[in-house]
Amino acid sequence: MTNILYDKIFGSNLKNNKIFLYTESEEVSYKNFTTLTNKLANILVSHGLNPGDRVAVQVEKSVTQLGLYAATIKAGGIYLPLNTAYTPHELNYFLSNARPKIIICATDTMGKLEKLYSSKKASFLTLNANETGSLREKLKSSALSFKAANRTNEDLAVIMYTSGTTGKSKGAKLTHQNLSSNCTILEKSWEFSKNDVLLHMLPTYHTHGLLVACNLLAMVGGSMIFLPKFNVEDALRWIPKATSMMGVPTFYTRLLDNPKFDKNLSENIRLFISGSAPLSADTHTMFKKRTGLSILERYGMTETNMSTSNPYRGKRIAGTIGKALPGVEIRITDRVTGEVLPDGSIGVIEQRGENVFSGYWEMPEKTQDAFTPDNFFITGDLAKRDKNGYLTLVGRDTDMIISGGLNVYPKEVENLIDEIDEVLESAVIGVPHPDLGEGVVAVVVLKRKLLDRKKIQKTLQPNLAKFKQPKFIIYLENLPRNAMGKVQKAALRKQYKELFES
Ligand code: MCA
Repeated sequence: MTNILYDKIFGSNLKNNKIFLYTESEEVSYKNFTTLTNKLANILVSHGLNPGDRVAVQVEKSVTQLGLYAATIKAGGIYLPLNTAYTPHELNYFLSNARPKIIICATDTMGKLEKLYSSKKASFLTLNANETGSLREKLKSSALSFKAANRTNEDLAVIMYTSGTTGKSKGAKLTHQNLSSNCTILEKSWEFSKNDVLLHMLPTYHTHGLLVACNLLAMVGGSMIFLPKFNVEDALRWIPKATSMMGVPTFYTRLLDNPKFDKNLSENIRLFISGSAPLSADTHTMFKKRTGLSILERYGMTETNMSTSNPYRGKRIAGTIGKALPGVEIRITDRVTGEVLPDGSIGVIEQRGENVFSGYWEMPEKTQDAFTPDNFFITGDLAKRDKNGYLTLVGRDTDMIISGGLNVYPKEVENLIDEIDEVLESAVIGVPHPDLGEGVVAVVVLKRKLLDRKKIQKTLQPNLAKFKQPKFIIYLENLPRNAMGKVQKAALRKQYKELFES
């Protein structure tokens, strides 16, 4: 019996007494993590989990939460992580679409969800930020051993939701092969080994924090300093004990803003990695000046895991996302004709390889639209490639916003604003933000005066995760349009590009 992903990621260190996770309050060895995984897997199975069933998890980052990921994979389930910022309204959509067998969330969320989401087929378990809840209770009496379910390359391991241009999120189906093959490539490319101690301050409900960081460190038998979230003071305290860190650009700009962050502090670090949003060449240069270290920028997507990277050995070029990783075929194509373009031309990044997902969950048309006939995934990111193979991102084919490493699709926000009686129309854009890279701004045209000046904010709050809510609302008489009547978001972005500068 084999379980491709579990065997690969956790299989070789099962009985190891080495510390896998350091938290502020405990040290967890590989051996103890395996026992936790087994107990959790027994609980999942006792709640009816069969191979192929989804386990939806919206809980704060913790050792138990990471154990739930490992347990779901080991039991043959499909792990479905959900951002803790999602409101019950947003959760209702994900759950109705994915129809999980088991839902694990905070007690408070369960109360709200039970009113919205009615599925007699799903079992609820609770896990709160303070480690209370029914799941923790059940752990006390759960059996210590568990036999891994058989899973092959093509079986799904994870469904990760990604926002869509129409405002409806799509579940990217990631197979055992997608995730295990990408992990092997990253181990070699970034030279991770059991000697690594990764400072882990990313959320664990996205590709970056879960499928890149955790998979990689567990696979090589390294350790992680596993902290609930990023903040500069904690980072300064823990960086001297780490050999590596992964972060979004906001982590690095916030560190640079603190004078205590310097070369001495980071002398044990062999590798700082940045991804999820473009790292500015300025940040790269300032970081090198301060620490002597060159941040390694890489590029990936929920649908593809990691696709390109600057080299571990060799030149890391500021402002580029490096070259295609081994096994990943990348081509640049014309956004209208689909024709393959020569190096130096700007076009859409298309990619093919074992890293590329197997389609969107129960959305065959959207899956078909996302691939070319010869099976390249059309990313929607615009880039150009130089003669040495280095790619530079130059924009996006869609008007997606990346705020602090999180994707926001304007349509989802616009749809909610446009439903307000007094609103005629809206355009949601991303403009430069010194901390978050891009900040969400709503430009709104009213039909009539808003009696409650905060009505838009109040409408969005219960329906939309905080990070998607506009940080600024601008009221205009009308939206700029081109001759075809299309709203000119580029003109709006230009007009308000200095909004967050002061
Ligand atoms: C928090 N807020 C945000 C964001 N995060 N607003 C916009 N964008 C955000 N990303 C809200 C908070 O709710 C709060 O609202 C206010 O903004 C300020 O919060 P603050 O404490 O400054 O934020 P924070 O908690 O420090 O979080 C910022 C962060 C965090 C550290 C940048 O968002 C983060 O860890 N981002 C990483 C996301 C990530 O892992 N992305 C990978 C996905 P208020 O004050 O009003 O309550 S993409 C991926 O996986 C791809 C495949 C890849 O290639 O990696």
